[in-house]
Amino acid sequence: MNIDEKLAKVCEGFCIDGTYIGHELIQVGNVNKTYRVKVMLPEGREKSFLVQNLNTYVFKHPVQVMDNIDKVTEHIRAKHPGQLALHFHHTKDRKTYIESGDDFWRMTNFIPSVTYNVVENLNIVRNAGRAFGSFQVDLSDFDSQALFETIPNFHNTVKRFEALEATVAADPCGKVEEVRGELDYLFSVKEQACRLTRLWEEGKLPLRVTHNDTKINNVLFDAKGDEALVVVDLDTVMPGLVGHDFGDAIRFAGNFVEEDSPEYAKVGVNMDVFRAFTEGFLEKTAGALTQIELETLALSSFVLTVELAVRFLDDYIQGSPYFKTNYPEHNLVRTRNQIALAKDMQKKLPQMEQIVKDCVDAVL
Ligand code: GN1
Ligand code: MG
Repeated sequence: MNIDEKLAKVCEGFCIDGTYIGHELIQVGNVNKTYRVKVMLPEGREKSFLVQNLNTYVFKHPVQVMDNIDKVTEHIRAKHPGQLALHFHHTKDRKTYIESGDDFWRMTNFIPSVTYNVVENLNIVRNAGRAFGSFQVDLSDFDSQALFETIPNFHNTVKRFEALEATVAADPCGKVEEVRGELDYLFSVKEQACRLTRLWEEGKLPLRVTHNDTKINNVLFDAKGDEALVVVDLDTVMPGLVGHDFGDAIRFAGNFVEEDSPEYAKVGVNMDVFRAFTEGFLEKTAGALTQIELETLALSSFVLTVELAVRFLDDYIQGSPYFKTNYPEHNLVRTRNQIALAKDMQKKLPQMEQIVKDCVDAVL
């Protein structure tokens, strides 16, 4: 079946009143495939929906992913009735997904909006900080036991390093020699990068319910203003540390260039973006965070950057089975980009810590 035939069948499977007329591939995201699908309604009007094919190599238990999303969106909806949200459509047998062979499909409303990868407008950045901060605050009373751990140890940096070590030992594609320099750097910063995980193991950092994939392109923005409409991509909502959400957001939005840019000389933390995101995030969360969470917030940007470098490199050495790639060295380029960013963060850490303190003082 070609993709049009597959999408037409998906549209038939969900309870929507239209017939499939076409699609557009949305080039956002490194694991799932996302389509904007157009249907013709009975009254002769076109309507769009968002259809996603969940990556079942990455999400081994996709039904559990959908279960988590249902619970979390319900919890947030109850707090903000009327607020714009993603709505997952149901099939005739009341499921939020269709399984067909290796494909796992889901369908939501299409929200007209824009997303950003690199953004210099500081109002937008601050609003992204507020959106992810509010998301976390909204879930602060959610029972984390109710959630499946859809990808175990997702942000366990210690385990990510162990996995990389095992991949290096196996060297399934004979790529290890080529990446010695990258490996040497990553293992040289292992202890500092594993600090959050260690503090959590020692019981010094609390587990919360976190988003775990806080790239700024997971916030939908109003096309005309700078307003954040909704936080999307709830696939990895799981128990986690506040620094996972803060650090991942800075790693992505704070970089002068996109995470897969090969222009390594341009890579670095834009401190204006760092400040704006921190202001927005802490405006919502500062009152709820512990002293040690606040003290390790700036460090979490470095931690998440190194962790992503470790994951990209691990995938590259294995022949890139996990992340979508457009060319064979794509994951190596991502690794080098993230290493350049981590090095810049090491230099700027004292400044970043000062900004966190200033923002906390402004709120508390
Ligand atoms: C993946 O697919 P996307 O872009 O939402 C990955 C994140 C990484 C990110 C790097 C489930 O997210 O953890 O930070 O790529 N998601 C999963 O761009 O592994
Ligand atoms: Mg994601």
